Amino acid sequence: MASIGFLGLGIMGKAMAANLVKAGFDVTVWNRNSAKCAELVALGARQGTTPKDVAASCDITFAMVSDPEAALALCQGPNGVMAGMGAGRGYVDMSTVDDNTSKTIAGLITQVGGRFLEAPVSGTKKPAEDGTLIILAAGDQSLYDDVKPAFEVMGKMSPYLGDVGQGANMKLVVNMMMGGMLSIFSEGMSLGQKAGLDGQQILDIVDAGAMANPMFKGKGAMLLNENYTTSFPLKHMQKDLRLAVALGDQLEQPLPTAAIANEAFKQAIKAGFAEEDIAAVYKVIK
Ligand code: NA7
Repeated sequence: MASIGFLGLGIMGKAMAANLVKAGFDVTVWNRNSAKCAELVALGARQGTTPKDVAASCDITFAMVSDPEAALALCQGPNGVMAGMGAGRGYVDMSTVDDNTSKTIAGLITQVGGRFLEAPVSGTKKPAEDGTLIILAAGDQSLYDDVKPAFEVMGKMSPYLGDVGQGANMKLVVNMMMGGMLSIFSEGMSLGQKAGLDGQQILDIVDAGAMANPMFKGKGAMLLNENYTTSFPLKHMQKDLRLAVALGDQLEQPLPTAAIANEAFKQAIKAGFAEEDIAAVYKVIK
């Protein structure tokens, strides 16, 4: 791959772009708050001035921003990606958005001759740092083939899921399950401790059985230590639950458990925990 652009250096984007630089790719970065570019520039990346400038100077541009509004904002306007996209260039949006937003972005990019791939990821800060994300790609297959070497640096698995929208849908399904699991897990941990059980013993027993999973283990330790250092911002999980519930409405699929989990995360945002880790949902449940 000749040159790569990377837009959005939040928790995830910073780690992913750093891995690309370290693997020897020629990377140009941009972030709305430009101070976040310094660390990447110190590693060897170039710094772009606008999304337009990055898209115009790189063969393939990746984006990793917070939500549908941010993903759209990045593309539009006089300094947006669309203004810099030329024929044959590629745009890979790795942000978690809904399928309709992804299709809108695909339309904007292809309208100016570009190729589009959506590629939201499953995995938070640590897998992003370790290059072990699960990348859920869908869209232009030639672009998928072209970016495979970069996906191999950022992730451990990058299945191709078909038309634009299916990557977004897969991501929402996976995170909806995660949000639901985390809220029932928080209820169980809280109930158990109120009944006089030892929290660590609950974790050990769950971990020894069929329900063992890395999330319960990792988030469980955070609950017991009351450490909510952010790997996955709680506000983003609520966004994913909100988008999953909306998809359920659209497809007439009842989602009673997800809808309740969404309410718990909304409550946590209202209580001031939006920027803390998803584990902080426990604080409104306990
Ligand atoms: P963070 O750490 O909250 O980072 C969000 C990034 O999105 C950060 O670079 C922001 O720039 C950027 N952002 C937010 N709004 C905009 C607008 N309007 N325009 C341009 N850039 C914007 O999120 P994560 O890295 O944890 O997550 C990223 C995605 O992966 C998200 O979809 C998750 O659900 C999964 P800033 O630094 O604030 O200037």
